[in-house]
Order: sequence, then C-alpha cells, then structure tokens
Amino acid sequence: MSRKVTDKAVANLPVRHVKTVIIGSGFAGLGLAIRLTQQGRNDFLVLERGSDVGGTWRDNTYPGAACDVPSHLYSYSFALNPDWSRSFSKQGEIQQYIQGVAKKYNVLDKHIFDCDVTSARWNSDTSQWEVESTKGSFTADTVVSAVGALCEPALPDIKGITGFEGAVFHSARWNHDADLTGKRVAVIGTGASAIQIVPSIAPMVAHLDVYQRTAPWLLPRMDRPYTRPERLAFKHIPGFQRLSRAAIYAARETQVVGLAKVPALMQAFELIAKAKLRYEVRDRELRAKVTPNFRIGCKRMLISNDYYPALSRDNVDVVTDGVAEVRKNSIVTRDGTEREIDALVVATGFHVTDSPAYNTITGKDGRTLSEVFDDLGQQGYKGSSIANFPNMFFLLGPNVGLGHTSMVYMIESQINYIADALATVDRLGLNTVEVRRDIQDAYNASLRSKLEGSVWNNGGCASWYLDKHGNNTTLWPDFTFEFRRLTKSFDVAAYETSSDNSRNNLKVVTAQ
Ligand code: N01
Repeated sequence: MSRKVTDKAVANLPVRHVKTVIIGSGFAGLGLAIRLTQQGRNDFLVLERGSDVGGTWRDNTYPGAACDVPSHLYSYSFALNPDWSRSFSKQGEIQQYIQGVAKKYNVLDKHIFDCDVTSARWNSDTSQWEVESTKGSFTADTVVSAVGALCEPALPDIKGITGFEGAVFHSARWNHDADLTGKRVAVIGTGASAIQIVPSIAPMVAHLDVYQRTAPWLLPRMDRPYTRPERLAFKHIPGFQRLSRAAIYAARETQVVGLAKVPALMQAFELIAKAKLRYEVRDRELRAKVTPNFRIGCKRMLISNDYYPALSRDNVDVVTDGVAEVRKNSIVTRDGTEREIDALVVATGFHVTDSPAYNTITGKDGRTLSEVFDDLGQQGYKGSSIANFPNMFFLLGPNVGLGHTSMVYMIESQINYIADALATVDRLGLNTVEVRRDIQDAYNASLRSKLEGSVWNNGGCASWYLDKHGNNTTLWPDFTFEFRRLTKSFDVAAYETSSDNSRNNLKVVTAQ
C-alpha cells in the first residue's frame, strides 16, 4: 500500500489539532471513518499502528485463517459484496474486501499508518485529549478507541520459553519465513485459531504435538463455494443478497435463547457435537481425551470439519499432561516426558480484559483505564463510553462481544451511536460529554443480572469472556437487535455535559 500524504505532513508538525482522532482501522475504526466522511465531518484522522487497514484480518495470516460467521453477514450493511467466493470466507478474501471498501469510500487519506499511539491523556484545563504517537503529537476534542479486543497476543508464561532455540511465534504473528515442512512442531492451545492451524500444517510437518489444556466443543462447518449462478443471483436479483443476509442473521440470532437465557437448550447443540465427535474420532482413547467437560457454548463454539481428522493422523499427538517447561529443543510435560521439537506455535489467545493498551489512556482523575478497570472490572455504558473518560468513545468496548454472530452488526450499531454523539455535541455546542456514573452503574447492574443466567457464567468453564474478578465483561447478553435499538441514537441525558471550557461547570442536559 502506498504511503499517505498525511504521513509527511505530520512528521513536520510538532503538535497537530484535529477534532476527532480514531485509534485503529479494523472493521470498527474504518467503518466510523466512512460514516464521518459521509456526514461531511472531515476533521478527523485515523491513527493506525499497522501499515494497512484490516485490524485482526490484517494480522492473523496463519495457515487456515478463515471466519466462522458467513461472509454475507460478516460484512458492512452499506457495502455488500456479491462476489464472496464461498459461504465462510478465508482471511485473504476478507482482508481484500476491507481494503476495497477503504478505497471505494475514499478514506485512506485520512489515515496515518505505522502510527502507534503510545499515550492519550485528558487535559481538564483545555478539555482536550493529548495524544502521543510514533508519528508525532496531536490534540483532539474527541478520541474514539477502535482497537478491538483481540489485538494484543497473550504469550504463555511458561518456564524456559524464551530460551527455545527453534522458531517460536504466536498465531496472530505468524512467521512466514519459518518453513515447517518436514519439521517437528508443537502447537500450544486448542481455541478458534489452533483448530484452523492444526489441520492446515499437519500434512506438511514430520510430527505435530497439540498441547491441549481444555478440549473445545466442535460443530460442523457448513462451508462451501458459491456456484456461479448463485453469485450472479447475488449480483443481479434485487434483494436476493439482503434476503440471504437476513436469513443468516435470523438463524444465528436464535442461538441467543440458549446461550443467554435458557442454557438447558444448549443440549441440542451438545447432541450434534457429540455425534460429530463419535463419527470423526474412531479411536476411543483419543475421543476420551478430546471430549469437553463443560456445557457447550460456555466457551466459543468452534466449527470445523477437518480438526478431528487431523488429530487422528499418525503424525499427530494430542498431549494433555500440561506443559511444565520449554527447553532449547523440546517441551517437557508435568509427567516428566520430554518431546523434541523444531518449532513452536503458541495459539494462546489475546489480552482481552487486561490489554496493555489500557495503561496508555489516562482519564480526568489521572487514573489510567487499567487502574479504573482494576477497581471495577471492565465496565462501560453501551460499550461506547466510560465514566472518568470525557469526550472518549469506544468501539468494541466492554460487553459488546458475541459468540454466535457477526461483530460487524454490533460495530455498525455503535457507529450509529457515536456518530450521533458527535453530531449532538456540535448541535448543542457542548464542550465535554462524560457518561454519568449512576447511569453506568445501573446499566452494568442490568447486564450482570442478565448474565447471571447465561451459559457463559454457568457452563462450568474458564474463558476469556470472564475477567480476573470472574465477571463477564466482554459479552452482550441479549439479542443483538436489542443492542441496535439501544444505540439507535445518542442519549445525551445519560451524560454530564459542559458547554464552556470550565470543567467546574458541569450540568445535566435533558434529551432533545
Ligand atoms: O484464542 P483462545 P484463539 N498453556 O483464547 C490455551 C476469535 N477468533 O486465538 O481453553 C496451555 O480462544 C487455551 O486453553 P484454555 C474468536 O472470538 C475467531 O484461538 O484456556 N494452553 C486455549 O485452548 C476466538 O474466541 C476465528 O484451557 C494455554 C487457547 O490457548 C478468539 O479470536 C478464528 C495457555 C487459546 O484460545 C480467540 O481465539 C480465530 C497456557 N499457558 C480467532 N494459555 C474465526 O472466526 C492459553 N492456552 C474462525
């Protein structure tokens, strides 16, 4: 991708003021950039630490990377793509789609790439954010964090791992220079990433050890290429693609009943998963090893048709004894067995509730987001704002995650809300907006009571959905259309506002 004119401009300016800074250009930040452009709100910049748009779809280039939500739903509602080659697209096709959308909607010139935001600090005297980055300093009236939850790889804290002499890398930072052909390889982890990596590399490696801590539940992957007539129909028959999208949405939304409201209903999924396990894993010993011990849905339900067959290969072993130590050329498990390897893939997930990025954002009382979350857990309001952080909005903030359908739907809901917030601030001539603590507390109390009955809280598993306090601060516990309704417009009455430069002059403004 070519460099943007804004890069040079910024390098020559000590401090640059923009009305709105958006941090991150995955589906979320890019979507907001497009919306602001469409509204003629051109005084914004997107600061992106990578050298391209795409976020997680730019970063996760591991073999087999693909989405587990069908593409006709996992795409922007304003940029449907009739040309998806198959029902569940692979990473490359999704990344191409995102790049194409960025180009089509003409927002690349608003981006500064390779621009890592190192800190954002609220200045109460100026009522502005002071943003430091590797491409210079900025001040902004409003900052929107769109960094996403699955962007900071979590490396396992295993004794000796830094002394490993072969290639070692995280699934989200795949080392394409490391040729695994004919090598002895270990994969640590059996989550959504690992179950795609394992079948992709198993045929090429000499031997593969899969280190499993918790066996995941697997459902069939109903994936297939689209035929040419289908693609022509998506393109030329008015409404056909929207209808198909709506059908996928509706089918997926029915899962909410079991996941969030009546976990006993998840037994139906468990029956399918158990039948699949029996059919695909003939070896009884292996089947016992990979049989999950928690209610399906408690962790993300995975879909794959080739994971179990890969585990059944002669050159693949599932190791469940627990990793005790990594040595120069081997892994030692807790039972004392040492297995030699040439390369190690850590597919151990992400810092979701403890992201290092939270240390870099400092709110009005001088506390960072990490410090605020340390006290309260990760709490916000409609996933979009957090008390103590005035004029800051979040895309993919607390409790907007999903396990069953498209995150793009949630992102677009939040874009509606935040774009309306920015318009409201202008319309009312507001200087600051900050969600009221009492409103945020009531909102979180309601979330907690909904989550109490969910499979995520009661399914007998540990998952990245729960924070260190054991609270589920990541998932949306209701139908997604309910979230769409809640975020339809900005509810200014839920916010403390000021309309001049004095932070002492806060007042509550009623909804317009
Ligand atoms: O990460 P994970 P992921 N020693 O956290 C294990 C999305 N996604 O990258 O279950 C040993 O799910 C850990 O074990 P346990 C999707 O939302 C989507 O796979 O905690 N093992 C687990 O098995 C997904 O949920 C897609 O006991 C250790 C694994 O590592 C999210 O990203 C594809 C360990 C981590 O699994 C994250 O998925 C990929 C240790 N010290 C990702 N630490 C699609 O759309 C962790 N583990 C298809």
